[in-house]
Amino acid sequence: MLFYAETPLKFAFSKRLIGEEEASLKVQDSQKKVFSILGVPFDGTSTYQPGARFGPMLLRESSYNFEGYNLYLDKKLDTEFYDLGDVQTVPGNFKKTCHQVQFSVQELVDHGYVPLVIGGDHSISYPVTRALDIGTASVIHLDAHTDLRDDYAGEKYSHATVMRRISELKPENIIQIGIRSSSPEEVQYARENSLIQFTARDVNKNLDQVVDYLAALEGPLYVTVDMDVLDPAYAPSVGTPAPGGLNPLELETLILSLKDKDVLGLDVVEASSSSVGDVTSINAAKVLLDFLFLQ
Ligand SMILES: [Mn+2]
Repeated sequence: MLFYAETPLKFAFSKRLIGEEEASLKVQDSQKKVFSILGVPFDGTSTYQPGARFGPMLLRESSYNFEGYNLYLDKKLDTEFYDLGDVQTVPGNFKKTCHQVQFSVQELVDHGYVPLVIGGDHSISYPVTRALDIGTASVIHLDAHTDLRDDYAGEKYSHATVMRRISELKPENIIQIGIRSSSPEEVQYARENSLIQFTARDVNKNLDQVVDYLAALEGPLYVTVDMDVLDPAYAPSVGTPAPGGLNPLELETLILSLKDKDVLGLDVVEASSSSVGDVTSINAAKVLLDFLFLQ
């Protein structure tokens, strides 16, 4: 295991592995869906506002602000999930970090967990998907940006190229939601490869249409949430803010529409603040909690 030995703060409501469970990390009941939270404090590919390395820490801190009961679902949070700490990243080195993340997520999956990963800049979604059976899955991508460039400033691995790299792993399809920023090259790639796109305006004008689309999806899903999908009014501390985004109620509705889906894994990335009480981190923690309430 490549985890840090000390993780003083766990995500709120997470259960603790004890005794033999802790030593083996083994999920006891393999029939049950058991989730593991894993932080990846890495922002080595950030191009504008750095700080996503603090995402795991601040998202956990923000989680203590919430209640263990969801009013809309009339449900107590009884989902079995464990916060297993952070992956040991290598600052400034994506390739080594990528290896560590893929290896760690693979190990969690082998032990029976569904990984819930806290970034980190968006580049870290790539090794997570590499560790999963992504060829059978649809990828739900909530983001302001399409992230489909073949390279960014000559770099193949970047927050700005992550969906291109994931698309090369040949998932069933990619559904991008909240999009409002792209390049001609990316638009062409999305068309040629039949990616599904709902822009931020699509969501704003007809949220039900997007919800219905998600509800009708069959088969396993992977979900990646870049916090810049929200408008900077609600999520100012992100790597690359883009005005004209979703509001928290729209994001909540989209996450709650994943009910009864077979989700192989989920990540929440790009929360880039270094201060306690940060609203971006609070919204990011809510994404994870809303998802956990659904289980
Ligand atoms: Mn983005």
